[in-house]
Amino acid sequence: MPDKQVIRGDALPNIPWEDRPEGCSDVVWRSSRNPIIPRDAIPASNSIFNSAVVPFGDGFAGVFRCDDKSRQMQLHVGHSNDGITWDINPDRIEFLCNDPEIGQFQYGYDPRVCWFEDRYYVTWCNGYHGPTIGIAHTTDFVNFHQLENAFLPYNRNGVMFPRKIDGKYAMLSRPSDRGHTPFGDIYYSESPDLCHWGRHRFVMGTASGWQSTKIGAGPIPIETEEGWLLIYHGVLTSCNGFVYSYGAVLLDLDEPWRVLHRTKPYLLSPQTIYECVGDTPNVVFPCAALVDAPTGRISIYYGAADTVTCMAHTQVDDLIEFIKANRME
Ligand code: BMA
Repeated sequence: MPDKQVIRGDALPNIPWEDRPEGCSDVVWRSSRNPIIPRDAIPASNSIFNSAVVPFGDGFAGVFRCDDKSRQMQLHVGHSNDGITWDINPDRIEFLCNDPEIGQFQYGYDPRVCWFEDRYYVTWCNGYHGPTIGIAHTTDFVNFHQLENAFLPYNRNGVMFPRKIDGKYAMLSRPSDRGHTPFGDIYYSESPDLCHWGRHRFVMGTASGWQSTKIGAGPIPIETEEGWLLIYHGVLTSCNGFVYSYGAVLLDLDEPWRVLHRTKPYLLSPQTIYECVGDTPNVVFPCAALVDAPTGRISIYYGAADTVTCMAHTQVDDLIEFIKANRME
């Protein structure tokens, strides 16, 4: 147990965890059980990836991106006792919405789930004349109440902060255009009521190498003594197409659009067979992290090759030291 607790948060003694394998010096290491969720965990799925999980009851719950066999992008609920073996509901989530204009489901992908005060908020890439950020809340993972979309199309990677900042709800997002855009920077927006979003601030843009084409926020930011720890994905355009890796950044606690330290090298890039081979080769895409504050353990859930769901682990002190030692100037 570290002497000083760096993460501001709760204990999660049942966090799914594996120690760093002997001989491995990487700051983030893969689960030996990867991929933890196969592409065909429910009969209708073509692939299950880019999904979000949280502690729930004595175990875990989550919202899973399940592309079906007609290749429609759907969101499904899942439950697990250990965070590794998941029981995914074969029926997709039917969001409850007072306004059919907003509630008519076109498609949903890349969900994030954020515990906030007394309920879970789901944000996802929601089809409304192009992708934008949908928001819904639930307390039971049965009924999901859909709110207004946060932004105009086109936008992706909407990630809420787990508490108010300066008295307002806060969200990161990545304005873009239709399809697989060749650009994209991370912005910060705030809202008094989860309906009206504004005071948009630029957080960070692309940088060299693995994050040179576009970037997008990943799991819900983790509050630490050193700032908000944000794991994010970055994309490089290779002669063989896009390559998705992930890195991390520390953002100012009071003004999270201010970058304190940002990694120059990636933390994890597609290197294993299940990350390099699948419907979209060479993709690792993190959407969630479980955290045990007293031990500083962090378990990251990420999609691999747009096909399966995987897990990786890191320890917060080592990760923060790595970010500082390998920061972009
Ligand atoms: C992004 C999103 C992700 C996907 C990635 C790689 O634009 O569509 O869902 O994992 O591309 O294909």
